[in-house]
Amino acid sequence: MDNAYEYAKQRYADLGVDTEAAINTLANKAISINCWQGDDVQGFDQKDNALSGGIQTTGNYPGKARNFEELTADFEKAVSMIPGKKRINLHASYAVFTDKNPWVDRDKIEYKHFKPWVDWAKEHGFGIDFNPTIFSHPKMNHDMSLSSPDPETRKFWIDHCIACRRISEQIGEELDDQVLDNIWIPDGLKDWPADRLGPRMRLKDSLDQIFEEKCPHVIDSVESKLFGIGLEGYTTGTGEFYLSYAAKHPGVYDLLDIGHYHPTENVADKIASLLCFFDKVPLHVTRPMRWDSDHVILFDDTIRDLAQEIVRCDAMDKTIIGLDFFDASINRVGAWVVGTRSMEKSLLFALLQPNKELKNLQDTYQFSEKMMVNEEIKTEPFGIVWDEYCRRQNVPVDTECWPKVKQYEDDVLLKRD
Ligand code: RNT
Ligand code: ZN
Repeated sequence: MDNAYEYAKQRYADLGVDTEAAINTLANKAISINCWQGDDVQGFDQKDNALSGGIQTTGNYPGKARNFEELTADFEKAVSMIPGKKRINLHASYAVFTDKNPWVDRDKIEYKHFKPWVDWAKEHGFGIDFNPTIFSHPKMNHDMSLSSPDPETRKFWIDHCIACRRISEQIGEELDDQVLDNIWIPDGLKDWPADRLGPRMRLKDSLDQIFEEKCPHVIDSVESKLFGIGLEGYTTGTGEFYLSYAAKHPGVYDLLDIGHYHPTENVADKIASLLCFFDKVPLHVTRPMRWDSDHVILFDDTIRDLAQEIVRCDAMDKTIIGLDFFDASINRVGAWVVGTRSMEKSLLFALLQPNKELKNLQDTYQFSEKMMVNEEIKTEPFGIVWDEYCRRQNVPVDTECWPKVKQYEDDVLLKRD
C-alpha cells in the first residue's frame, strides 16, 4: 500500500508537484457543512414545516432528523467519514427550545437558544457559521421580507437579522473565531413587476439598519439570486444589487452561490474578479440541475473548476467555502458524506496540478504546451493520493463509505419512523 503512494508521489514530483504539500494544505482548509441537508431544511422552530421562499426539497427518504439530538448524531456519523477541518453552517430556524428556554419568534431569538450547538461544536472541534432564516415563516408576507412595502413586516425581519448578528458575534466570542453571518432573502414577485426600484431601495435601507452595530467576530455577507420557484418575475436581491452594496460597505461581502446565476455563467470565473476588490469571497457550493435545484455536489467539472480557481488565485485563506445542497430523496448522511468529500477531493485535485508551470506557460505565450500539460495531468494517479489523505485523516476510503452509511441507516435511521 505504501508503495502505491510512494509511486504516485514520485509521478507527481516528476511533474513538479509536491503531494505532501498538497495534503498538508488541504488538511488546514475548513469546509462549512450545511446543517440543513440533515432534515430537508425544516429546522426546529415552526409547527407548519412547509418550505417556502422559492426553494424546494423533493423526496421522502426515510429517517430524517427531527430534533437537535438526531441532527447532531447524524452529523457526527457523516463527519466520521469526512476528512479535513469542519465547520457547521447553522440557520436561525435551528434554535434549540427547551422547557427552560421556551419558544420565541425569530425576532426575539438569543444566544442561549444556540448554546447547545456551541457546546457541541466545542466538544468536536467544529467552527460555526450562521444564517438568518428568512423563509418558511408566517411573516413572509407575500414572499417579501427586508424589501416588503409593509413596515411591520420589514421591521420584524430587520429585528431578526440584528438578533442573528448578535448571536453570531457571541458564538465567535465563545469559539474565539470569526463567524460568517450570511443574509439571503427570497423576496420577489411571480409576475413582472410594476416597480423594481422601490423594493430595492427598501432592501438597501434594511441592510443599513442591520449592519449598524459593530460585530468584530462576524463576517457579514449578502447572497444574491436570479429567481425562485413562484418568484420568476422579479428578485429584489440580484447580483448587481448585492455586489454594489458590498463594494460600498467595507466589511460586507458578496456571497456567490453556484446555483444563483444564468445556467451558462461560469461562477468559478467570478472569484478572480471579486478578489481584485475584496479580501474575502464567501461561497455556496451546490449543484444546480436545470434550475437552482441544490443537488448534492459531485467530483465533477463544475466543482473541479471552482476548486482550481480557489487554488490558482492562492485564495485558500480568502474563500469561505460553504456547502448548500438539500436532497430529500436519498440517504441524508450519505448526501453529506459525498457532497463534502467531493469538495475536498476537488481541492486536492486542484492542489495537485502544476499550477505555477501552467501560469508561466500562459505568460510566455506557450499555449500549445499549456494545453498539453493540462491534459497530461488529468490521468496522473490522483486516486492514490486521495486514499492516502483519507488514511492520514483516519476516515474511510471511498469504497468503504456506503457500507457504513447503510449500516447506520439500518441501525438508526430506519427505526425513526
Ligand atoms: C436559496 C439560497 C440559500 C438557501 C439556504 C438554506 O436559494 O441558496 O442559501 O439555500 O440558506
Ligand atoms: Zn445558497
